[in-house]
Amino acid sequence: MKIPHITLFDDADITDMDTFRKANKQVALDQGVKLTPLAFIVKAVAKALSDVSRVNSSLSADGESLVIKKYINIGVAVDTPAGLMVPVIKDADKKGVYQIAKDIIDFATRAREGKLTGKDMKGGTFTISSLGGLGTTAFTPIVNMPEVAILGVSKSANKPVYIDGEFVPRLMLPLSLSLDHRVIDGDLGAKFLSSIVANLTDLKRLIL
Ligand code: CAO
Repeated sequence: MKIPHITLFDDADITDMDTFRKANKQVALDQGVKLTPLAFIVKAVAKALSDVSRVNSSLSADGESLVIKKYINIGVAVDTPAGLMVPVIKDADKKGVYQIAKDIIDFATRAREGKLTGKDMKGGTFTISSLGGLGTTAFTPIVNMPEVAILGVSKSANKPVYIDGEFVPRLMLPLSLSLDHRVIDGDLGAKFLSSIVANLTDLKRLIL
């Protein structure tokens, strides 16, 4: 089955998020949690999926019926010696950032040891593929059908941003959103991506 893809790009200003993450890194480590940007990204995406629910859906193989899901299960692509695997963080919208970080570490460890079960990889409604730890400026992820969208995350970098009449250094995170264009047009895709960017830029939005 061929999916007509489009990919949208944007950068999120994660300066405040990263200051918060670093301030809590040791506290998290003391509880056995490695707090990487990805856990915050999963949380920000879960909120955006609940706000723009058409993206949280699956399209039947014949392209005739669309099911909008009531639950939010986010798959995270993990690189393993046996190839790419996509374990699924169930009910990501109901979990806190620590629990999400724990799930990611557990899945990544078991994926690399070849210990993931079929159940771990079932039921996803959206996928995130992060190359941020490896370092790319942008890439175009491929939609994990029957899902209708996927988010690609590249490596954050300090960039000059023009604010109130001067350039200031801000930590910018490059994001790319690929869409099944039969279900999501550019307009809705841009709304969804802007929502993720806004959630990451101002984490307070996540408690609303
Ligand atoms: N920008 C800058 N730094 C980042 C980052 C980002 N977007 N994302 C992670 N990092 C940092 C982390 O903070 C960590 O730094 P420290 O060790 O100093 O704390 C380091 O990069 C490594 O992170 P990680 O990879 O161990 O952890 P993660 O939570 O970011 O990712 C996992 C976990 C499992 C998703 C990742 O290890 C992985 O397998 N990625 C590959 C996914 C892939 O191959 N996708 C397919 C692409 S298309 O085929």
